[in-house]
Amino acid sequence: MGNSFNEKFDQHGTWRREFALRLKLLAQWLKDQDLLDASVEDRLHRLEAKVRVDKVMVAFVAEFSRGKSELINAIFFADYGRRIMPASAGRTTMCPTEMGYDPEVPPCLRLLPIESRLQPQSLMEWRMVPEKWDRTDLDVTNPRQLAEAFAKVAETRRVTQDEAQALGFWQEGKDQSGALTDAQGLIEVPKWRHALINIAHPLLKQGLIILDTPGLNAIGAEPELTVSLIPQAQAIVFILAADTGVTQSDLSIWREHLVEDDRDTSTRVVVLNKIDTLWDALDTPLQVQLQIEGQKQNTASMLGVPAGQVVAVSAQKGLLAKVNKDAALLERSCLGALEDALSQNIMGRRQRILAAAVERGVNELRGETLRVVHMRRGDLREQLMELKGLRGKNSPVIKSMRSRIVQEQAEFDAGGVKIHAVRSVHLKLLREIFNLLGPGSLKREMAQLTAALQQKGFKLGIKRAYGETFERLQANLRQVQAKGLEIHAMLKATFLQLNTDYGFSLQVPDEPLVDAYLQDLALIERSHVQYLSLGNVFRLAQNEFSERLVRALSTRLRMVHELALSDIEAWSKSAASQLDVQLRERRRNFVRRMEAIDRIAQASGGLDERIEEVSNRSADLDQVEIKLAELTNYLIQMTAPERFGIAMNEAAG
Ligand SMILES: Nc1nc2c(ncn2[C@@H]2O[C@H](COP(=O)(O)OP(=O)(O)OP(=O)(O)O)[C@@H](O)[C@H]2O)c(=O)[nH]1
Ligand SMILES: [Mg+2]
Repeated sequence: MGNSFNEKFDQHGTWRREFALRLKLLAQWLKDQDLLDASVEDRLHRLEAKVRVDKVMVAFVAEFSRGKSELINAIFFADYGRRIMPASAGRTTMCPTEMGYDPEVPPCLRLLPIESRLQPQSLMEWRMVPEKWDRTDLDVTNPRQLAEAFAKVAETRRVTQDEAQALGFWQEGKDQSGALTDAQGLIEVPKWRHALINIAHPLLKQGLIILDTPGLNAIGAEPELTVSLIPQAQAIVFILAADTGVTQSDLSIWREHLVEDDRDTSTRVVVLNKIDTLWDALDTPLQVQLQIEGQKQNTASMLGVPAGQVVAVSAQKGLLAKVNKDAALLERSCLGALEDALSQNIMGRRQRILAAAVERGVNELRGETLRVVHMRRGDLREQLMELKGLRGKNSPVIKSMRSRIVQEQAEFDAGGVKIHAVRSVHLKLLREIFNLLGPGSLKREMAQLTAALQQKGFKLGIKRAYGETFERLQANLRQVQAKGLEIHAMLKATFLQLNTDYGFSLQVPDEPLVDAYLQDLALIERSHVQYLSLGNVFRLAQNEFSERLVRALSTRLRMVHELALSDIEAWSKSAASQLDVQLRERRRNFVRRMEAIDRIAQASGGLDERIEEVSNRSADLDQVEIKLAELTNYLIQMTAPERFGIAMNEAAG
């Protein structure tokens, strides 16, 4: 199969382990050199976390019965030698099913009962209370037990119309095309709202999260799925079936969930599944091939994507071929082509983003450390001159030198008052930023939005209600930006002053920007408005629905705020700790100079030894600088595209 998705993902895992190890070595070395101050340590942690918590979510989205679950079986679970996720004719997967790996939790399947919809908490909040979920432990060595447990995601319940309505599945007088009513007038609804599968599958261990979804055209699909989960996936696999072609409901799912006006669609993989239904013994292979090509073209033009972006496969035959180790059938199923597309589009892209972030992080870390090294060097140079100046001088001169150092130190300490004043302004501004991004203001916004959405006869004003809320949220972020710039300008002036007064080498890190978060807001707004404008607006008539929707919104916004805040905190910490470090270095330097003078005065000899000692320390610093360049260069080289592959070969060899 060559460079399959699985292998590519494995390589990435190996790379991440090696990177983490290298970071550890760097941290240890910095510590040995007394260069590991709070902000450098913080940077190391952030880098480490970025590489470790590099989760990639791939969502499978399509109308029911197009083969989402079968495709997941074929790509990820064929090693179990059987079908693991339930896949059968008609509606099968009834609740969104998320597969991932968390080492803190034993292998298990957790199911959130559908009745949880009667309560206001968002899905995100339910995740925090695992005891409310129905839990089945999994025996990962037993494929049959796994399959039996996973069968639960297909479970349904029959409820009365009233219950269905309360749960958000039934609307009097509305088009009920998605609902199934039996002879007693009962309605079939999913038994579970959401499923979380935790297993130590090799890919999941590397940070892959797979999201299988039910046929989304079902009435009453979880809004959070549409407005939160799917938009956050790094990649979406959209599936059509060759035997049905592109139907109206396929198209509406594509439009509702997958087209985002200005964003590039390269993270969307379109799959034309079930090509085996076109394999006809009466046609020549060439005829079959032409037919498949024709359908691919047609699909591409219907969806408005380049034809190259449509991959034709047979999930079922691919799974069968893998289980039976039938190479010819596997080839014919074209599953390999899909795996390639996934690894190139998703992993390649993901790695490029990660590499850029890592490179930036390492460079900053090196710059910050180098500044301390330079300062040490400058201090040593001065001390050396001072000592050399004492050559052949008598004790009164030495005494006066001593009092000069004492005076210098006193002046330096007096400067501390100014620094203190700057610090308190810095903290005050930071507190204001905390308030702007804190939970209080968000809560008020959300209450206002809920009230607006619940107004009667509202329909036409949705865009406006969201528009006004998001305008305020954006203005809020811009205010945060302004305060960040204010801190930046203040620190810049102060640092400049300190650099001239005391020969420091302080440099304010680049100002924190909120642009990315403004973009996140725009994206969130769009997904909500789009969701409501596509036939879901009537559901707002139910107060519980709008409350749930706003809660989902609020959890997502909180995440954006928290990220923005942690960016600013890290930035501010890095500036503050630079100052701390240089102040500390300078104080130490005073102590050293005094010691040297005192020793010379007492023994009235040993001057040459002192001079040699200082020169040696200076030479040591040369070594430190060389080693720092070496260690950080290694990390940066690890982010070169070809290194992602090399790391794997080295580990294997
Ligand atoms: N002939 C053929 N059948 C397939 C293929 N892939 C899936 N199927 C069948 O199509 C049916 C539906 O597949 P599922 O994987 O359950 O479809 P799904 O998209 O997950 O459907 P829901 O869970 O209901 O949303 C099953 O009977 C599969 O065996 C394929 O490549 N060829
Ligand atoms: Mg399914």
